[in-house]
Amino acid sequence: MKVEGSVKTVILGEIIFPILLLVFGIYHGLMQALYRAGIIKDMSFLGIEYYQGLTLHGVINAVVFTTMVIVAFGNAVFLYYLKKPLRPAVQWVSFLMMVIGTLMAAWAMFTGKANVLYTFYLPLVAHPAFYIGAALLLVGSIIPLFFDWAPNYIAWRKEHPGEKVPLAVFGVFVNHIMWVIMLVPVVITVVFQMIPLSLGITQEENVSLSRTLFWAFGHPLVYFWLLPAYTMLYTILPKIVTGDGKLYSDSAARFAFILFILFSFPVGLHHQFTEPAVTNNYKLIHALFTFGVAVPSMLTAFTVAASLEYSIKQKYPEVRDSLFYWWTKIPYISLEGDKWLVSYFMAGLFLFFVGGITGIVNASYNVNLVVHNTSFVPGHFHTTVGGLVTLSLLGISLYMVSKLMGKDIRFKGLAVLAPWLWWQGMLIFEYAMSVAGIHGFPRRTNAGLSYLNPESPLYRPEWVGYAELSAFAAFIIVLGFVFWAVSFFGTILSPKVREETLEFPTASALHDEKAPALNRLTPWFTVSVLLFVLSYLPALYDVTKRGVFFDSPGYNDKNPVPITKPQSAKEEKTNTAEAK
Ligand code: HAS
Repeated sequence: MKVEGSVKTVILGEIIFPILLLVFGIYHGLMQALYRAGIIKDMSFLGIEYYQGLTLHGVINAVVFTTMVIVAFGNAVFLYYLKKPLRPAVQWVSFLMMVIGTLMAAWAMFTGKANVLYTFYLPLVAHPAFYIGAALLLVGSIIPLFFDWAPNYIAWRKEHPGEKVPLAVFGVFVNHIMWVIMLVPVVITVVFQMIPLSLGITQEENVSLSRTLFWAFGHPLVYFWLLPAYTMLYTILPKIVTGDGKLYSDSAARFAFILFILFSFPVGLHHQFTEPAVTNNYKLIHALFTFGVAVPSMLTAFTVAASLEYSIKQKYPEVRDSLFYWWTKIPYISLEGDKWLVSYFMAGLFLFFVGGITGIVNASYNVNLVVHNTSFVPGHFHTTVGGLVTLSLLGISLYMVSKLMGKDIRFKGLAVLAPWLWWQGMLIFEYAMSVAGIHGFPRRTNAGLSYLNPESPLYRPEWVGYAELSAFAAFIIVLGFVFWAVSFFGTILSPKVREETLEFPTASALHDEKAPALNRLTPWFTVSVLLFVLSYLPALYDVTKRGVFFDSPGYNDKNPVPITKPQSAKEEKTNTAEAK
């Protein structure tokens, strides 16, 4: 279909703008690996400090890039499948809010005023511009849902009574409603705790409360990243793997999304297993729900594998009786038509297999105590958000840009090799980080100045090899990104060769049962919100029983002295003055 001018510009902007920033994000990822391996032995490099670079790496890659491209994908999915126009005014307001917010936060980070890492909970304090910028980005990202997608969804359902909404629309819609729900706790801590502290209106805040509210957002957030990738795996991958492949079961896919609605929220305490403020029993309940939220991913693994097997066996009768030999027929490296995208999904799936296993390790309450705050955790999330999610978003960005601009994909060979380099690099990186983590190598540490410095009393020679291996892996990952970027920017800068269109290859379902319960979202979301609230009430009681607002002063990354004045210090001063 053809996309009218202004909306097309917005969608392209939502892809190209964050990708320009992603170049910095990826660069700072490489720098991290070099600091940690002791190849850079300094507090800063080229004027950017260690924690400043780490914040830029996390915020750009995991928050800005993901959010904006997910909104772009959502806009495109709604346009293409429902064939209803998006309102240019809504789109521009949303896009400009996201751009202005990102620029404000970027200013704070690039000037060193927001070295708070991408998990920006208290007591680390940033410049108000960081929080206000982040808020603008997040609010901008939900505007299309309220003013374009939801009205179009409702109108479509009225016009097509008894029909199922297209699966891609279902996935994107569910994901964005979850996004709105999960934003509630983080907005509370940003508005009522972080901004007042950073503006100097308050001098102390309840850190345990801030962390609990942050993680009530922080874990569902990972599914906000994941579900667009699953949407692509269910709709695009089965089709392009053979050119006319099928999704094994439409209901299984919808059921997986429904399970995410239920189980994505009551799990955030698994990031706080080591925090004394919350009673252990509540953490155990969240640990059990975490095993629950792994189930829809296992279901996805089954459905995707079944779709691949069915589609390949239909196409190649000679492998119909084979148990595993059909794997060899998957076009892992193919330049034919849209098959180049298969490499992004397959490389992502292979990484996510590892990410799933390490996620279960993290979730296992007592085992978590071994790996928490070690490099095992970044090992895990580089194969999830840095694996399947990033590869799917990079692939779909290149795909959408080429379609929307009417251009052929340039340097297609590089585009096909890119995800495999990324995959290989990430796999080595994951191995090095995980094993080092099990041996106690901490995350978020400029190790080159401490544990990996032979002159330091903290020197730990057993970590050196792993850190060096992860730096080697980082180079392979960056090379993969360079291959992708050459193809992406090459495509953008190449001349237009055909009509600008928007289209997504879409697999029809082999088993396409009606299952009306899976298409009514309100009951599922009602139960989900109830579960969310109930699972958090005891924990919120725990962290607020000694006071809701005041607890601890604010800090920055420079030294361990508070940067805001604690209430107790003020009281002490007044008492001393009165005594005199
Ligand atoms: Fe996680 C920490 C537990 C999934 C991201 N996670 C993180 C952090 C991030 C993150 C960013 O319980 C760090 C936060 C920080 O900075 O502190 N995670 C889990 C569990 C899952 C999980 C149980 N995580 C994700 C996803 C992420 C993500 C998805 C991003 C997108 N995670 C944790 C825990 C922590 C944690 C603890 C805290 C650790 C700590 O101590 O700080 C599950 O949802 C995973 C389920 C996945 C599976 C895998 C299914 C496999 C598939 C591939 C199949 C392959 C096929 C190919 C089909 C069960 C779908 C077939 C090929 C053929 C040829 C046939």
